Amino acid sequence: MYRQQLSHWGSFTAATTPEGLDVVADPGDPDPAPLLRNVPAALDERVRVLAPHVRKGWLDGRGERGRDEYVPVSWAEAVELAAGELDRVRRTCGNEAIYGGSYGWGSAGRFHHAQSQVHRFLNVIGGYTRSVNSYSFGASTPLLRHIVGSDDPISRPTAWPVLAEHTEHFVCFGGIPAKNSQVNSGGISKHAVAGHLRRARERGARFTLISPLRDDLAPELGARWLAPVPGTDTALMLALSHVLVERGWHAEEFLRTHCAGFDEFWKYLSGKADGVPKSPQWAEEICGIDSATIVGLAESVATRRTMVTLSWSLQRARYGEQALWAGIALACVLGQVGLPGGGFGHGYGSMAGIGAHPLPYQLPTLPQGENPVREYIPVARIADMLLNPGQEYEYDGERRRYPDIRLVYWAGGNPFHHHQDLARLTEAFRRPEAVIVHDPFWTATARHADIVFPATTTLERNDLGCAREDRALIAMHQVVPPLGESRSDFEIFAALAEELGLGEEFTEGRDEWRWLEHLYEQWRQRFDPGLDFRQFWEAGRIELAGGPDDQVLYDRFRAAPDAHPLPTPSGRIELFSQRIDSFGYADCPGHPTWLVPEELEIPPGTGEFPLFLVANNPGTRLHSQLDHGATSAESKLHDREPLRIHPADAASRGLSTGDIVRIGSATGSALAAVVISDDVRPGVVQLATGAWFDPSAPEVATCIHGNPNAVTRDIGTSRLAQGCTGQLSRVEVRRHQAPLPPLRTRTPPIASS
Ligand SMILES: Nc1nc2c(c(=O)[nH]1)N[C@H]1C(S)=C(S)[C@@H](COP(=O)(O)OP(=O)(O)OC[C@H]3O[C@@H](n4cnc5c(=O)[nH]c(N)nc54)[C@H](O)[C@@H]3O)O[C@H]1N2
Ligand SMILES: Nc1nc2c(c(=O)[nH]1)N[C@H]1C(S)=C(S)[C@@H](COP(=O)(O)OP(=O)(O)OC[C@H]3O[C@@H](n4cnc5c(=O)[nH]c(N)nc54)[C@H](O)[C@@H]3O)O[C@H]1N2
Ligand SMILES: [Mo]
Repeated sequence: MYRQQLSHWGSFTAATTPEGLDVVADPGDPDPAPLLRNVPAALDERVRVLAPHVRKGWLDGRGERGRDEYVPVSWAEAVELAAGELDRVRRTCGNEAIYGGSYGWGSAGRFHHAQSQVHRFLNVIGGYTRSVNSYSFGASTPLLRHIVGSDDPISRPTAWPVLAEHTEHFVCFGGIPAKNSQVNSGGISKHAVAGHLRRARERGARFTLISPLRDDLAPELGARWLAPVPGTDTALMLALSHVLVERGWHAEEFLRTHCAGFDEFWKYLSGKADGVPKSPQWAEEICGIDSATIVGLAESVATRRTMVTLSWSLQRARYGEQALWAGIALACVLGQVGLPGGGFGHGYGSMAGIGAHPLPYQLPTLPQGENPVREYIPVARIADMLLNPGQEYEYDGERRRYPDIRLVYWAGGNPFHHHQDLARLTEAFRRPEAVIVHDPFWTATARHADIVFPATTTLERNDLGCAREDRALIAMHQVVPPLGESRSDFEIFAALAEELGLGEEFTEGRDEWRWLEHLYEQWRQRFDPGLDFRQFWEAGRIELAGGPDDQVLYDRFRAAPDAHPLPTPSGRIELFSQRIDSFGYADCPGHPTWLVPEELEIPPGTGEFPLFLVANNPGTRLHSQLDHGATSAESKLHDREPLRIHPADAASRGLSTGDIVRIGSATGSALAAVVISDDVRPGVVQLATGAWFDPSAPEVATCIHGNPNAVTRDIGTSRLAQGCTGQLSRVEVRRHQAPLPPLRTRTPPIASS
């Protein structure tokens, strides 16, 4: 029987057949994601953790995390060991010595959401050091708080139907890549972005793609492709603003009534402040786009209803705050903020749900309780924290100290996928006294744990699924029994809580089924869909009424800036922020500023590492999830992740498609397989994130599979946000001549005896 399910990349039904799991896309989805073909791999026992395991050397103090083997243990033994460690650490060092940031996407599902479960559990046992912000838009969150007062440009930008109807020119910094709008955090039942873009195009909208990759916008949109040097968008944006003001094409009135600090900003733009006008000629030298093109683009945007779209990738790099701020400043200089189809948005296409109107009511939600521990870190500072307990660092105007972490707990994330400089993270993970991980799979993170609990996947449990940007509440029906001895995160935490004498506090006496019924019925009291739990469960889904689809970012603010001020110190959009300026950060001054990132200190095309590596999010999977699935596996050559390179750069290195190369940077190295393509800018190579980290042959490369975080640098965006900078690095690529070491990622690290 086919059963209803939901993933971050779409709703589907699934059934077991003699050929394996059959997955059928939701017939109501206009544009189902190719990622669905990865789903059957969730049940591949060869890569699943099938029983609780303990690292062999952990008990006798031998062996090292990341190099050790694992022995299966009984559930009773694993629970006793893990509960013992948690209790020992909280008694001897306090709960702040437990790091439970546990960043990661886990799976869709409101109840079994791994982050909610781990935080609820750690709160019940007395709290934990948490993390703030995200890898997705780590620089944006603190910056937006200062300059517009909220994350509205991400969470409620102008709705897609408005853009489809009104926008005349889409200027897409970082593109609106179709690959990324497959995915939405929490799930998606209707993929609509491609349709909206098509409608805009049919109406005659023009598109400018500003990106190192041609395929960051669908070919059917007929975009003009400009490919600046990676990491130089800020210079291009400043020059566009400069032209607009110089020629008198700027919105003087809007800048005066709706913005704060334009005068200060103009002093910098015009060169009055530093003697350097941020002119098109100036920008041409930096970003490689000729000045006539810049002037032409300025003229086009000045005469059309223009939407400046700013992808999240722009800020996932050194000084990433500046690209977002300069992009917002550009939209303000144009003065169309608050008009239908004009202004700016942050993250269109970065996820399917950005630009969909969020549901105006709460979803069924597992209560996480209260965390009595106040300690936190900006999420991407994990390795710094583990390596430097007690060390001072700066963040968003504060001088803080890294806590002394003794136990790391992770459920639903894969730091050995998502963090930068994985060799350094390996060192960092050797510092704590205990590392406990739940995952369905033998990921690199599981292989750096002391205790590994086998978690189920969504296919093996019942849940309620829904995202705030979607319109369906989905009954996620269990498709198969749990594999091996695996249990849901809830059951694992329930056992640990029981062992610690807190079972009742954690479960409140409910099992999975009673929790689902409870969460649904609680939700139904506020929003009545007309079905009780049993009826909903049988129906399989409820279509939800959403808010209006005509939302325009800042329309009320535009209409009456004094009556609807923004929650900033000035009540306006801050082109100069007194607050940020007062921090005195050279790496994030008081207005959008061109700062030369370390990647550009040596001119591109020269030096030991002449190429730019773009390490973007993968089109063939979600992060590292189901890397062994069909869509992901088919993109690989000789089992290695594809590295795209321009024909000229391949020719000068004597490379052909299918060659294995070693990518080297100042940080580390990775093997990958060459794919020659003129969809990448000359001087740029592209390697998506998510190939499972394989450090098993360090004499050959830091990772022999193609995880770009073997070569990226572990440094924050700036002292303001301390965000992730994984998107860009400087590298060199050379043919790997020696024999190709076999991948170990598909072989669980289980001791043979
Ligand atoms: N260089 C570079 N690095 C990057 C980025 C980049 O652009 N460049 N992008 C960054 C971004 S934006 C992000 S969001 C991060 C993503 O980083 P992560 O979110 O950490 O990546 P995932 O692979 O989704 O990890 C989720 C893990 O949860 C496990 N899992 C799934 N369901 C369950 C469950 O129910 N229970 C348990 N216990 N486990 C489960 C999966 O098997 C997987 O191991 O990566 C970041 N890293
Ligand atoms: N299929 C799939 N979809 C996903 C994800 C996934 O793992 N798989 N992850 C999801 C998550 S967690 C997130 S946060 C979002 C990420 O959303 P984004 O951050 O927007 O996505 P990326 O793919 O990392 O980057 C988008 C594009 O930016 C371009 N780019 C890189 N550097 C520069 C630059 O300096 N200037 C300009 N102009 N462009 C540049 C790259 O060509 C890249 O393809 O995607 C989400 N969607
Ligand atoms: Mo993300």
